[in-house]
Amino acid sequence: MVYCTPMKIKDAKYIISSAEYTQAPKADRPEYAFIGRSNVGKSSLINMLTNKKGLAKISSSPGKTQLINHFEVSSNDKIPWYLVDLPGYGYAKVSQKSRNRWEQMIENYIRKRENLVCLFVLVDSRHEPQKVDLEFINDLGKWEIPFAVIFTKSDKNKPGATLRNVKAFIAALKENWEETPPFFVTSALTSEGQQLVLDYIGDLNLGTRNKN
Ligand SMILES: Nc1nc2c(ncn2[C@@H]2O[C@H](COP(=O)(O)OP(=O)(O)O)[C@@H](O)[C@H]2O)c(=O)[nH]1
Ligand SMILES: [Mg+2]
Repeated sequence: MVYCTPMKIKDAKYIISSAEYTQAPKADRPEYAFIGRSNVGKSSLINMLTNKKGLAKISSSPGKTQLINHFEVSSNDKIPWYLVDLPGYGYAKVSQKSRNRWEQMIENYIRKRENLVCLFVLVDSRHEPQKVDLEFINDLGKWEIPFAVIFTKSDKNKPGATLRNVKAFIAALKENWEETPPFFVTSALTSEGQQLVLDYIGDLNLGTRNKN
């Protein structure tokens, strides 16, 4: 299925923050969630994708919010969808108790939210493969969750470094995965990757419509 018209976001608005997936809005439209380490650039990416600077809060104290944040998006394909900002992982100063709570809440959301079409896992393009990201993605495999990888902050790299880190990450994934997952390189500063990610969502939206 190829989505021919470039996806354009018409509007995006905050709906609700939930402590559990059971409190989330009715699962009546395709949903795309964003996750990754604290500070990876999740909120910035959400704002870049939707062209709304203040939509997701760019936090100065990472690891604080432990909520599932729903945003309603309308786009030119006339299929409304939800965009979800999930709390980050891998923040060192978080207690074991709150880490366990995070794991339970995220696992429940990821495995039980029936309209979740794709989980975007954000990875900082400035770093070599990190264990915490690889382990998280391996869990997704066990749970059979469709996902794609988004490498963030490409503007911060010297030429060549992004490609080197992306290649190393994909190579590390290949130790456990037969196929390379879909992946994107993005920058919230230059908007690199914006249209590619949106068109990917557009394609998936179309797939959900044709299924019904
Ligand atoms: N240069 C640059 N800085 C970024 C980019 N994305 C995020 N940042 C910065 O990285 C920090 C963390 O970003 P934030 O979106 O709050 O990360 P989150 O914790 O994953 O939601 C902030 O200071 C952002 O301004 C990017 O693409 N380029
Ligand atoms: Mg954030």
